[in-house]
Amino acid sequence: MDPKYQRVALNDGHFMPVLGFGSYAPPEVPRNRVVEVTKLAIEAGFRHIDSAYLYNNEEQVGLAIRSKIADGSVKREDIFYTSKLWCTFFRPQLVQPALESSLKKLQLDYVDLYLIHFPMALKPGETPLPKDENGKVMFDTVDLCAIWEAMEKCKDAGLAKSIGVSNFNRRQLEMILNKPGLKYKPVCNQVECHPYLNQSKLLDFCKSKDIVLVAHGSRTQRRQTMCKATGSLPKMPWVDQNSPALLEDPVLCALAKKHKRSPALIALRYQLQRGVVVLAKSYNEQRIRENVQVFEFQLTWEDMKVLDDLNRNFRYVAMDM
Ligand code: NAP
Ligand code: WDW
Repeated sequence: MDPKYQRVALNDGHFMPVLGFGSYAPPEVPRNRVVEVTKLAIEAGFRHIDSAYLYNNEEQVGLAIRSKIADGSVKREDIFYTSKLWCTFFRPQLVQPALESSLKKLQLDYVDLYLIHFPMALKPGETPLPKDENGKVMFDTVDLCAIWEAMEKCKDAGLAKSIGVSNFNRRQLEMILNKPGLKYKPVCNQVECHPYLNQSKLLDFCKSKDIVLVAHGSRTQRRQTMCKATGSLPKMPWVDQNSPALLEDPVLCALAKKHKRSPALIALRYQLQRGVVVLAKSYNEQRIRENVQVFEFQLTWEDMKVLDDLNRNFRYVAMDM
């Protein structure tokens, strides 16, 4: 089998390709571009595609997947597609309808993986980040275990082959793992993870519970925060120019030079060699093609140690609300 299609066994018997395509692009990117880049990603060899209700691109990602199936390039079972339950749909009776609405946009019969996007319930409704008249975010209170039971029903209904979580800490994972009558464990926890925030403690915990850690933001360049004015995903992310630029890190750059690969590729390879599944977003054809080269080289034990030492618990996506 082509190394590009390397997969990891999940704790429910399904398999996840270890390299995933990150499909998120901000709203100013034309939606037909989403269709083009998703097709390019599949053509380049990506078989795992990460999206979410929140990304407002499931129609286009679904169209791209179906068109690569229709032209005979792939079969549905070759593709691993992830969607995520947004925080305004956490009331247990809203969970399955939310997944059904994603499937309708995608025009697919099932998702391979459905994740709880972020462990913070928001007031139900159409607005992704609901605010009151004073501009304060309106939260909701829902028991994580009750959401999880609704997620389990989605798996039993065959709408999601696997279920998992995202942006959970150890305490939040334990709330689910310790739930009386737990039917399915989360297969993964998708979190921000890169050499400046390597999540080594959370990774050890996840490994001990047979939960895969999936890295997002593995090459994020500058700190971004959600747009406070619109209370939604930013038109232009507010970017902190004082945050350290991972891809300019001298140690990362020296390793890049040594291996004749880009710093971005070293940051991807680092995750694979420590048993982390890694997402790679790019909307640039050349970089999409470059990112699958992560399977073409190896870091030494010493390289890995040097990268581990870069950790500084620096979070690029500041959830400051
Ligand atoms: P990323 O994959 O590390 O990408 C960061 C930036 O790196 C991209 O904007 C991309 O710009 C650039 N890049 C990509 N390949 C490159 C290369 N070979 N050389 C140089 N630069 C390169 O980080 P991310 O976009 O933050 O996250 C990836 C995916 O994770 C998202 O698309 C989304 O699916 C998921 N995610 C999930 C959550 C969550 O809450 N669960 C949060 C954040 C992200 P270009 O497009 O210009 O190439
Ligand atoms: C919580 C979790 C917003 C947005 C977001 C809140 C979140 C994301 C880059 C890629 C998210 C940043 C995609 C935005 C309040 N996660 N993306 O997945």
